[in-house]
Amino acid sequence: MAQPTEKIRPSSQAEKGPIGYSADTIVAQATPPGRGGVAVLRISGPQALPIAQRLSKTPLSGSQRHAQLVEIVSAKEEQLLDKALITYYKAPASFTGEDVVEISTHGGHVTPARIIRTITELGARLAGPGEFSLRAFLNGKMNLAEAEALNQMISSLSRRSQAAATENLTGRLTREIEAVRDSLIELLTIIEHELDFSEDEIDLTSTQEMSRALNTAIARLQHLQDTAPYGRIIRDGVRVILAGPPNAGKSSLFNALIGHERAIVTDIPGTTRDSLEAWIDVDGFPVCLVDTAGLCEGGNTIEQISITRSRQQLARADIVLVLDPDNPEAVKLEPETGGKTVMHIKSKADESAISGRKDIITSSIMREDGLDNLIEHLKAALHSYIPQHEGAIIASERQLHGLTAAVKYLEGVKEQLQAGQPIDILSGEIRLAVNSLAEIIGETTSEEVIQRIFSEFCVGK
Ligand SMILES: Nc1nc2c(ncn2[C@@H]2O[C@H](COP(=O)(O)OP(=O)(O)O)[C@@H](O)[C@H]2O)c(=O)[nH]1
Ligand SMILES: [Mg+2]
Repeated sequence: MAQPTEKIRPSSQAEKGPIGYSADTIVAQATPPGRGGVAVLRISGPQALPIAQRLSKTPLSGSQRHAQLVEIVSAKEEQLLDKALITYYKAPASFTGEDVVEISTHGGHVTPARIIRTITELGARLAGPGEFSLRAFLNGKMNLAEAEALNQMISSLSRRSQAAATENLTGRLTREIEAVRDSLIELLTIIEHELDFSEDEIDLTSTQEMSRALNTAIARLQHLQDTAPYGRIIRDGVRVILAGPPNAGKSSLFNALIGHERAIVTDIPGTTRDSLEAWIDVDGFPVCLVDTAGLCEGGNTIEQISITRSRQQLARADIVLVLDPDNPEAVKLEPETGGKTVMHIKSKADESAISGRKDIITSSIMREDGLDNLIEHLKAALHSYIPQHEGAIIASERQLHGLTAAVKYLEGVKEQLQAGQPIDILSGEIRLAVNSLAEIIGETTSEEVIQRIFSEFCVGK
């Protein structure tokens, strides 16, 4: 029976560990708030099971990974709050590596919130952003690159970004980094062996062997560095801007591409004032599609502001779709679009055709014609704009920074080896490279960086 008693263990008495880590028990809703069939609440920490026992009107079996249907009651008056499933994961075989209890309650705004309040009354405290993942990291359940992959997976806006995150979550990037790191450690062993035999001099065979090993390590790291632009694009998306004169049909095309009537469409020139943004998935890439106000000369104050905004959008564009019912190639866009991918689209093809021009993309929203062809062209533009990569992908600026540092140290070692520098100097630089690689997976990362990474996670993850 649940006992309406005082807190099991006040969190103020919790032991404080490294980087804000405390051995207290935390709780949060793991599913998004709001109306829904089921909400999952997660409790992690030493008091997870005793708290769950207090919540349940009947005794829990205590068996692991076994869902038990129970009546959940409030701490004070044992008021019935819900009928829910309780699953216990015993440390260390849980997401966080601690004792974890997951409660699947009914969804909505009230039921999960009332149960969470009861759980805090019983001694748990509300978890901060990313706190479950931070505990998983601190308990060695995943490394930093995997934690970043997890966050990327949750925030993915397209198939390719989800796929890359999944690869890294299963340790693809970690294995690459560790393989290079191990080869460098092997190199250090060779150097130490050399030091045993001679004070300073490295014999020719060893020099050659070391240069070969260094070249291989540098090449592998550079291959990873090359994936960074792709990683950035699938994370941040591609900005595709719709531009052209007023009434060209930009907002109509915007609505057709996003699949619903988001932008206002009228035959009055200057209907669109603010730029509108919507995310779409084009061939697995996250595309931020932007509808802008028409570009024209003069106009009143509001129109001038609108045009300034359109020009600012053009400056931020990756790809520009220029629409015009007459001659899209004649639309003046410079200088904002200099060097960008520009696609010209003859709109309102139902009204008139450009005679003798097969190479121009045409579209008619009225006849629902040409949209597939336009998307094919957009896919082709995306593919030529984005360098393609598979496998391990560099997923953050932090990871790229670690790689760049490692490559820089190893290039230095190569030069010093060729210049015949003493070997103890070489080993120092190799150790720095090893450290830079270890930072990527979180082995030597500073507390501040770790805190920052996890604070970007959502609450409940
Ligand atoms: N005939 C025809 N009219 C269109 C087409 N696309 C848009 N329009 C019309 O052109 C006018 C301006 O469209 P809108 O999308 O607001 O253009 P915007 O000012 O460039 O955003 C509206 O009356 C639309 O119904 C099309 O493909 N064919
Ligand atoms: Mg418009």
